[in-house]
Amino acid sequence: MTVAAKALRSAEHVCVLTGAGVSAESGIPTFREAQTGMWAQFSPQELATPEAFATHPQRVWQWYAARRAMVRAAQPNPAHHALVTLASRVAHCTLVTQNVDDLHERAGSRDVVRLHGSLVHARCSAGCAGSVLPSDELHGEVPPCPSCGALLRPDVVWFGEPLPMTPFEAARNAAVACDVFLSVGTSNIVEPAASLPWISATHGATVIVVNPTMEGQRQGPSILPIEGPAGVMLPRLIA
Ligand code: BJW
Repeated sequence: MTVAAKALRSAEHVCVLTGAGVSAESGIPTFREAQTGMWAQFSPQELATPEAFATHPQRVWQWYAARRAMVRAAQPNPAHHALVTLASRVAHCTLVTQNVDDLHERAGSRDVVRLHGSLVHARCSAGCAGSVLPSDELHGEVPPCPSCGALLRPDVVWFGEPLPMTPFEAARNAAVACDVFLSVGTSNIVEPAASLPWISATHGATVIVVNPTMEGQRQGPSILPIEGPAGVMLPRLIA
């Protein structure tokens, strides 16, 4: 903990990558945890792929509407707040998230780099430019795109879809440029986000991994594991 805290204090540029675990203490389930993860209850193939939406748009739309309601009722936790404090203390901090909730922004983080889109927005499934809408205004059946009439879809990145280029390039550049990479609450399984810490390590950064379990996380001389929940460990690390 002391070594990691010192590394953060003396860093010029910190790149933070968050995953579902950072919102777990706000009551939002993760994906892959054995008992509580969403994929223990739901099939990713049937809900989080373009094929699923093409086959059962209503089912997919409703699953996202239910998750959106859960996010709306949730509040940022001490981990989200600690990351706001971190950004105010280092010269340059890039916050990259795989999460589709808006808890970082609601805690006060600015310029969040979103790799997997946003649950609180919808966009045209036929790709109409500029048709990103706040989903709170859309109730019931899958609504049509106001521009072309095709179905709207959640503005998230499903399996098999490319990540949005501008955010991914921003994340990659930050991973290359930073001197400390802080990975929080991610299983580091889903590519290409999972490669970011290792890109950073290859470019000489210290990588700090905050997670209640280090099972499945990479290890190495430049990796500092901080074992514990983000809502407890981040405020201590950034005190
Ligand atoms: C706590 C905690 C607490 C608990 N405190 N921590 C090999 C190479 C490259 C790609 C692939 C490959 N093999 C397969 C692929 C493709 C695929 C992929 O990576 N699949 C893997 C399953 C292997 N990747 C893709 O398809 C991506 N696209 C792509 O590769 O495009 C290529 C392409 C190019 C050109 C044209 C076409 C295509 C897209 C990936 C999109 C991921 N989408 C999802 C759903 C988003 C929408 C939604 O929310 O419904 O994103 S899947 C899901 O996983 C979600 C998450 O953002 C993502 C990552 O999950 P995360 O955040 O790590 O959560 P968990 O649950 O896995 O882990 C939680 C962690 O928290 C655990 O470690 C806990 O211990 C911890 N924790 N409590 C701190 N209190």
